[in-house]
Amino acid sequence: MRDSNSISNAGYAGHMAKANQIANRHLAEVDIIIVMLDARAPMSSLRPFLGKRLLEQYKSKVFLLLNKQDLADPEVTEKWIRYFENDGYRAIGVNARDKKSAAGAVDFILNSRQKEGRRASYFPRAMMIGVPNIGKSSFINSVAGETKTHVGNKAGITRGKQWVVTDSLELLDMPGILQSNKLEENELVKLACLSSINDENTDSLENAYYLYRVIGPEKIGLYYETELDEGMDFETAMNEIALKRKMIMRGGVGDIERAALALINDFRTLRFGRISLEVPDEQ
Ligand SMILES: Nc1nc2c(ncn2[C@@H]2O[C@H](COP(=O)(O)OP(=O)(O)OP(=O)(O)O)[C@@H](O)[C@H]2O)c(=O)[nH]1
Ligand SMILES: [Mg+2]
Repeated sequence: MRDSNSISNAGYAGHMAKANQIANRHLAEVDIIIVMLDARAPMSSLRPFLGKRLLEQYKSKVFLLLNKQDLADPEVTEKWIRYFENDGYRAIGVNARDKKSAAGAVDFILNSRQKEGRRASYFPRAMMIGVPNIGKSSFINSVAGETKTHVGNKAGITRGKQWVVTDSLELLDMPGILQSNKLEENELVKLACLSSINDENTDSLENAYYLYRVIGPEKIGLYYETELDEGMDFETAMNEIALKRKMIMRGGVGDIERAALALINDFRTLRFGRISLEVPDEQ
């Protein structure tokens, strides 16, 4: 099972301290704080860096962007937006890789500010904040209309801060923040499934076990073309998948670690459809 210090041991500590420093320096001085969440698990992607207290402190300038909405269950994303609105926040779903969607989010932010009496001509400064690999830099590139920041499908791509000037606002890119010591085990598992923690720093079997329960043996069996019954234990199911995919170790046994990674990647690439990992409590 996962060592709770594994993330800081994996070279994240200095990097994370720097990200915290940048955040603390800019939170008070910027006009807009864009909090980027993963639409598939907004709560688990919110908890690692702000906590509700900080969010409340800066409520008047916070905008919640539920990113990667193209990967989430659209009905659940709508529920999350209503949930945050009921809590007094301004929230919108977005696909940061899509220029139109990113432009829509910027319009939403600027129009909301205008309705609240801010001058349209004012050129605001906004900072992006969120866990690693959530799409902060992608969003900035889409808004800028060109590649201004480094993007990559791995946590920890952005290493320092960078201001990017666009037509309508100035955007601050910064490294992702993930204070793993403040999180519960199931939140870490979800963040790993969403690629905010790199696979080499987590326990893939544990993450796959979580997804196995969320997606269910029937749907998984259908995709891998092997029969997995409800009652089957997880390791047997992973072994079935491994054998089916010819992931075989010496002695003819299935490589369940590789099968676990395949399951996680197939979840990430929508092989089981658009799945949200968190649903808001009905109010
Ligand atoms: N499907 C999908 N992928 C996205 C979306 N936004 C970003 N991505 C992908 O997610 C990965 C991470 O994007 P980045 O923009 O580098 O994320 P970041 O938050 O800047 O990451 P760090 O710099 O590591 O903190 C990249 O592979 C992007 O292409 C989205 O809305 N939908
Ligand atoms: Mg980045």
